This record gives sequence, C-alpha cells and structure tokens, in this order.
Amino acid sequence: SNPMGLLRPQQNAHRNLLDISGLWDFQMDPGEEGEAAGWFRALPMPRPIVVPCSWNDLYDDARDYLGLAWYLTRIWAPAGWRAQRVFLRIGSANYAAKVWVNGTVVAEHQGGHLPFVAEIGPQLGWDQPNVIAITVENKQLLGRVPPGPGEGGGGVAGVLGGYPATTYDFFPYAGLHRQVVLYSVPAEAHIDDVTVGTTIEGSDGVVNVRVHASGGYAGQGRVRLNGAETELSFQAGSAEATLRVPSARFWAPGSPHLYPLTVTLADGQRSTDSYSLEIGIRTIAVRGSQLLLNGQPVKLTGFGKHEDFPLSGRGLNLPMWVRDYELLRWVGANSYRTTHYPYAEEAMDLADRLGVLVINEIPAVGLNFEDPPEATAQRLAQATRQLQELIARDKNHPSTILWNVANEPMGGPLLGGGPPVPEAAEAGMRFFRQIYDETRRLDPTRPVTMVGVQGGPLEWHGIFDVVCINRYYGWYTQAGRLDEGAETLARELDELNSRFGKPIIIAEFGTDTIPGVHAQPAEMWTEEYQVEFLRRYLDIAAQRPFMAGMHVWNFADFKTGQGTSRAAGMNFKGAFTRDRRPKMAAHFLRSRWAQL
Ligand code: BDP
Repeated sequence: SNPMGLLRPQQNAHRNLLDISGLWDFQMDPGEEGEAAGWFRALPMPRPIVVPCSWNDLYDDARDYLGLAWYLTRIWAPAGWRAQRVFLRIGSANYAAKVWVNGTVVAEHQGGHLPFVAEIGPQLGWDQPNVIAITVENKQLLGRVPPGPGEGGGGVAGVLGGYPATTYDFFPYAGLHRQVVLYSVPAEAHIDDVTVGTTIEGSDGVVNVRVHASGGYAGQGRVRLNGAETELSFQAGSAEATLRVPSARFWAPGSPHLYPLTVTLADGQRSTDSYSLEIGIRTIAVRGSQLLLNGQPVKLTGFGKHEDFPLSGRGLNLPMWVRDYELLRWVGANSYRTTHYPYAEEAMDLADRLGVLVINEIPAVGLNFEDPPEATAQRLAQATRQLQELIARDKNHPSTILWNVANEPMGGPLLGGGPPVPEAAEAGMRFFRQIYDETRRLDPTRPVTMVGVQGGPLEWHGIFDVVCINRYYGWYTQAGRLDEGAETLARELDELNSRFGKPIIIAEFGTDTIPGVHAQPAEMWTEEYQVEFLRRYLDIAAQRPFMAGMHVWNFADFKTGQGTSRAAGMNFKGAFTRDRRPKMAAHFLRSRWAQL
C-alpha cells in the first residue's frame, strides 16, 4: 500500500483534477511573525509570485534568501466535486512547508523534490473562495537531507567558500518548485496505490499488478492490459493479479514501447473508480560485472544533470525538459542520473516515453559521517522517508533502472587529501546497511547503488549492487596533467574490479570549461581540455568490459553559490551551456556515442 497517498492524481470519469498553480501572493517573513499575525488569511504586503518557480531569480532581495516565506492563493472548489473526497497535493516545496486551508493547518512536510498530500474536504467551503496558504523555508540545517554546513561551515561550502553556504555544489533554490493541485476521488472506496512488476518468460511479458484500495475495500475489480482483462478480488483493501502479454514488445532505449493498463473497482456492472497508467515490460538485473536490461548487457552513456534554468530556477520548466531530451537524443546519450534529487514527474514520464534510462537519486548529497551522531540519526530518518516517498512516486516507471541512495558521502578528507577516518567509515557502514535494506524491502525489483567520492571509504561500495564513483583525476587532482590523471584512473578501475567484481559506473567526470575559450596545447578551463579529459576517460572505459556506464558531469552549466572556484556563480562543467548551446565537448561526445 501507499500510506502517503502518492498515487499521481488524474482526471477520468470517476476522479477530478484541478491545477491551482499560476500567480499567487508572496511575502518573505524573516522575523517569522506571520503565523501569530494570521498571515494564513491574507498577506499584509503581498508581491506576485509564480507557482511553480524558485523565488530566488525573481526579486533582488529574494536572491540569497532561504528563510521563511508565505505563498497564498484564493480558489473556488468546483461545485461538481461536492460528493467526493478532496485532496491538496504539493508537488515539491523546497525544503520545509506548512499548509493552511481557511486558517486550519492541514499538512507539514520536510524535504524538497517530492510530493505530499493533505485531505482538505472538511476545511473547504463550497459557497465562498477558499484561502490556501503555504509557508516554505530552505534553511541549511545540520540534521536535514541534504545537510546544512552547521557551525563554522564545512563540507563543500568550506572548500569552495560558497555563499549562500551549503554542503553541496549547486544553488540552494527555494520555493514551490512543482504544481499545486486539487484532486478528488470517489467518497466510497478509491484506488490508492498500484504497483506493477514485470518479468520476461521467453517472448512473453508477465505483468504482476498489486492494487490497494481505501477503507479496507472488500469488493470486486478488474485489470485491463493490452486488450486482456482479469478479475480482482479485494480483501482488506488488497488485490493482486498476474497477466501475460504474448510476444510482448519489451521496453528499452530505441524501442520504448508502453502498454496502457487500467485498474477498475466495480460493484456488479457499475464501476466506482478507475486508474490508468502506461507501463513498460522490462527486466533489470546485475550479473557479475554486467548490468542487464531484458537479459542483455547495457552500457550507460549520458550525464548527471540539474533542474536548473535562468528565472525558473529549480521550478518545473517543461520547455527545458523537452529540449533536454532532444539534446540527449542528438548527443547519443541513453541515460542520465537525477543528480542530486528526484526530478519532476513529467521528466520521468518523458524518460518512459522516449526510452531513456534513469538512475533515480534521493536528495542525500553532502552527508558527512564526521558530523555529530545526532545529526546522522536525524538524516537517517529523513533519508528513509525520502526513499519511501520516491519509491512510492516512481516505482512504476520502466525508465528508472537503479535507485541511488547518496551522492559523495564523506568519511574523512575530500579527494584523497588523507585516509578515511575509521569511526566515520564505520558510521557510514551502519547507515548504508540500513538504507540498502530498506530500499530492497520497498522495491526488490531494482538494483541499488551509492555514488562514492574520490578518496572516500571504498568499503561502503561493498554493500551495494553497482559501484558508482565520481572521479576528477586531471582536474581537482593532477591539475593540468591529463595523462597522469588517466593513469591513476585506469589503475583504480582495475583495483575496484578485482575487489568487487560488480558493474562499475563513473557517475561523474568532467572539467569546468568557459565556452569559447581555447588553447593549443589544451589548458584547464578551455574547450580543448574538456574534450581531451573526456576522451581519456571514455577510452579507458572502452577497454574495460566491466565498465557499465559513463556519465559526464554535467549535461549543462548550472548556477551555484558564489565562491572563488565558481566563476560568475556557475559550475561550467556542462557539455552544453546553461542556455543549451553545445560546447566542443558535446560534439565530441556525439562523435563517440551517436553511432553506438
Ligand atoms: C562532485 C559533486 C557535484 C559537483 C562536482 C563538481 O557530486 O555536485 O558539482 O563534483 O565539483 O563533487 O563540479
């Protein structure tokens, strides 16, 4: 079952959906006086804001503001929904949110990038406009995920001297980043979760469908898939069926076939609720050092990305997404990783439809196991919730092939500036064993990984199914010495292979590159250097059958905090510029990938 009610809302004959995004009222509340003053009824000095959007690029005084801010709108509940149960769903509030409907608190939620839901029928008025107010703040606190730098800085922020201070290398955009919607479901039992699992038997696809319905539903239902139909008998809200698709078209990049699946609750001839989704029939598995898609070895080509664009910030930007998929196709990438947080649900739909493989990551970036144990305990609880929410949200996407539970957790000095600290390495082992087990419990069908930092404790990789590493030999170390960096990389890959015998993915490698800056011979920050760096890494991987993927850092340049190592507040490691123009590196990658 899906206790968080995260089944994506949809409009059909039994359900309703109303997007209430758009222009809302906005007011920053640095003194946190609004709640006592009743701002949830009306804001005293509102300015217009866009939902979804980050607030940071819209107002000068909001650029670096991460404190409490209010969003408010007034809406009419559609009259035709009166007999149904009504919910409010917030797609992403970055980071902590509190929600009022007509003056009553209906929800609180911690953590950006993932949806949350509140039932609001009891608070709604049907003969008057309803006031929806949401506070959001993005304070960088020690116990959060991602963690803040805490007292005296630390983490990446300390190294980069960044402002605003963060433990991670991207701008801490804040606000309501995805749509806010109202939806309704039948007042009698409704479908509140569907879990689809697929296997392959010969040329047939075998589709297992588990359905959960509210209120301990004990009636009948059916599943329709590809013209075939099967009965469902519910007991205590649960029912399960297995369907066979003879001579199925399996989902894969290059042939991302989707089958429509509909679940219906039915009381005799009368259907009382239904829910539809598009499913892909495919398997994903690890065998030795190979990643197998539909039983065939697959090698990932692609990038780490960001949800990042001027003005919209981290807010949902559908033109950006459609363009990015077009550029992924053009460059010959078959995959990407959702660095460093879950991406929009529309992005996952597009990956299904266009046949792009996704390493799907919770927002656990910047974990440092030298931090106090209380902070680690809080982060474990929060990361576990984020995993539960992410898997509930994305479990039915064929494009998601691997869950990633952390990016570059630290257990000592960065980049091999010294050996890992034993106590920190052990604290990390305990943390990741629990997280790994929880992930497998929630979804036994997908392999799980953790992305390790250069110089980090290697034993952590032993817990996971796939070894993912970020490496910058020839950039952060061996600066300007590409051949030396390449030698170190080759040696380390061979060591990792003999130690673990698992698939290895270089989940990040890249160099900052100012577009239009050139040098012969290649020099750091130039387009030539980026190409020569990528060429060496790709060649080394091509010679090693145990390499399962290469993800360049980054798809596009992106905004960071301000600091001495981030010119103009940007990370320039993109193969494309922030406005999606190709650098030399993009053409080079295309020459290597597009004909594969
Ligand atoms: C890694 C991080 C990534 C950074 C990148 C870099 O995983 O978020 O942006 O390196 O330094 O440390 O460019």
